[in-house]
Amino acid sequence: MGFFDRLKKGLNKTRENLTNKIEKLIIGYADIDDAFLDELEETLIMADVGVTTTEKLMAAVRKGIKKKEINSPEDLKPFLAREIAGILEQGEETTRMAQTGLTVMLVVGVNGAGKTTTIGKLSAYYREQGKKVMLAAADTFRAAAIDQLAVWSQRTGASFIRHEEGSDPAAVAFDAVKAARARNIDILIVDTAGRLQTKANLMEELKKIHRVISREIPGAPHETLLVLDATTGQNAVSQAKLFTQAAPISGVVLTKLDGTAKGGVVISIKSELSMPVKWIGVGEKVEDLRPFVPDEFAKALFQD
Ligand SMILES: Nc1nc2c(ncn2[C@@H]2O[C@H](COP(=O)(O)OP(=O)(O)OP(=O)(O)O)[C@@H](O)[C@H]2O)c(=O)[nH]1
Ligand SMILES: [Mg+2]
Repeated sequence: MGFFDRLKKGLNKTRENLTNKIEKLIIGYADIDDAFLDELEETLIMADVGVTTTEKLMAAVRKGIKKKEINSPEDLKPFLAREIAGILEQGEETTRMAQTGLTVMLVVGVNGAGKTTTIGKLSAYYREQGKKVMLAAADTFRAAAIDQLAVWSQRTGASFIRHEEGSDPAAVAFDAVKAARARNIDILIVDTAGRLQTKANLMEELKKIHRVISREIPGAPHETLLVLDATTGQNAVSQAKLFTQAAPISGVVLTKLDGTAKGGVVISIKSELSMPVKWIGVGEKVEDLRPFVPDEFAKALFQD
């Protein structure tokens, strides 16, 4: 199965929740009236497109009706597909890499979001492109977290930097940058903790890791990726707001899209946070993480 098919399959639940409901709505109504528009609005909100984004889409629909671009319920699906693709394509951004030398990626997010797994998948992705990859275990909070990353480094043929459990994560990041440079590594990916004693501690720790990396290499980390679990829906949006206080987030990795009917959250991350979604995860396999391509995503969501 190619990635597009896996993407479509991964989005099955969201498609059922959003697109199929819109279709049913269209079949159920001969004309566009207030009841129809109310139901459409509710459908969008239920798919976790977000209140603000839903309002934007509804305003576009009303305008489309006025301008006679939408004349009947059947016109609605292609209209929405275009509007949503338009939102997703705004300010589309690709991964930032160092012009020469080492590229550093810092990966943050709450516990269980999928950080370590994503790093393993990213490692496999870049190794396949022939890059030299190093993984750094700056989540020193649990020994198991270090071991989990060690397994990924072995599995994907990446170098690995670890300190002992409970040691200073910023020191791990510092050592990793030094070692990566000495070993001519192309991409260093730094794992971080998702939970500490308090949220304030976690944010302070992330700030420190970020500071240490940027002091060693101006302009680094080239990417600070926030990993968000799509199954948490709108909660993911509020997490994103929290993490921007700790580090400038350059992109979002949205995981577990396969496990949720709330895939509409992609649209609200893009439109409400203006954070680019750079990667999406649609399963637990290595090949289930892919760069986010807006057009492909909209197609997978709306195509029959
Ligand atoms: N179905 C599915 N599961 C995923 C995806 N990405 C990650 N997971 C699963 O989510 C669980 C948690 O992933 P981890 O990578 O350990 O999460 P983490 O953010 O590193 O968690 P902490 O280290 O506790 O902060 C694992 O069981 C992963 O296999 C995805 O795209 N789809
Ligand atoms: Mg982890």
